Amino acid sequence: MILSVRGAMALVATVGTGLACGGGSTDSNPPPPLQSTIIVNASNQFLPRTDSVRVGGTITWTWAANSLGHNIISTGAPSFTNKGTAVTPGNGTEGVDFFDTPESYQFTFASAGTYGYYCSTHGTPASATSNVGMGGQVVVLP
Ligand SMILES: [Cu+2]
Repeated sequence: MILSVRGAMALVATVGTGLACGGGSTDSNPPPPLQSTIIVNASNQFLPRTDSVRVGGTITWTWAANSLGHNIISTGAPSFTNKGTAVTPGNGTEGVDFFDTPESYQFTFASAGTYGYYCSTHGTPASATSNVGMGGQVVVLP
């Protein structure tokens, strides 16, 4: 027990010293940004496939030129608000269930977590975490 307390105090002292002498950030992994853009491209891809923002950060999905018929469907747990509905290919209404260029979508993520999503006309829920089909992940870090 005594050793444990000493260990904890030593750790606090080390951290405190590090902060006092820092004089600037030496972190080689800076925090992710509060804003980022994912391109919905003409080759049925979300790029980058995995993107990160801080809690409270906003992702903007932007449809590239000649990009057609895509939506953004959350796979859930945690979930975010869909852009369009999960229609099967060849079904649904353009501008309601899926969207052509020019289009964009913004969502602000208030909670940390890994949010999977896919396009229902070019992917499946499995596309969020595989490299098969049109999908991706937003990693929201504290
Ligand atoms: Cu698509």
